[in-house]
Amino acid sequence: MFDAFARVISQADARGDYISNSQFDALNSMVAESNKRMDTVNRITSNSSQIVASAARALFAQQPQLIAPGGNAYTSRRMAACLRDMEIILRYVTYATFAGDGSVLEDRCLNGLRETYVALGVPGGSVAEGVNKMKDAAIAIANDRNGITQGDCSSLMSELSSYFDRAAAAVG
Ligand code: PEB
Repeated sequence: MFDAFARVISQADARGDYISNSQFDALNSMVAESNKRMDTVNRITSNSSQIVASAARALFAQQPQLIAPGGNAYTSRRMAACLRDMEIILRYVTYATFAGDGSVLEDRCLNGLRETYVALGVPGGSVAEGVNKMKDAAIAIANDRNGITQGDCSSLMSELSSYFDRAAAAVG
């Protein structure tokens, strides 16, 4: 598991070289902008139930067969497993955002997840759709400009998007 610093160190060590100027600059700006990152993680974390619930509601409205008899979220046991899975994926996205690196998400959540869903008969495309809906809900909350110091969060939001995209691509 890497964070942005450990990633740079590992890359420099693989070259047998000191940390390069461009790596130094990238980490320097990451530190300078770190309040935005903390705020983003904090907002998503403290609104996680709402993000999962609204994404799940939108998913079931779009794919009602999932909650119909025989569907993969039919019965409260499966519904609970589905909501839990979405919560787990969102949690790892917050870790990756905090670390500034996707490896914790890849290694501890996404690795083997597609195979797990195939084995369980859970439709991966529907999970991916749920992840995309969490992305929309999370970005709407993280990128809400009301009541905060104004600044440019575009690169942070595209980094956040990329973690959701990786999760969706891993199962879809
Ligand atoms: C992954 N999900 C399920 C299981 C596992 C995971 C290992 C089987 C064991 C169990 O039921 O608890 N666990 C989960 C995860 C990690 C992990 C992400 C990462 C570290 O350890 N059903 C739907 C939707 C979708 C869904 C499309 C979006 O209709 C999910 C939610 N996951 C779902 C369902 C089950 C499941 C299990 C329904 C239960 C399947 C079953 O038992 O029939």
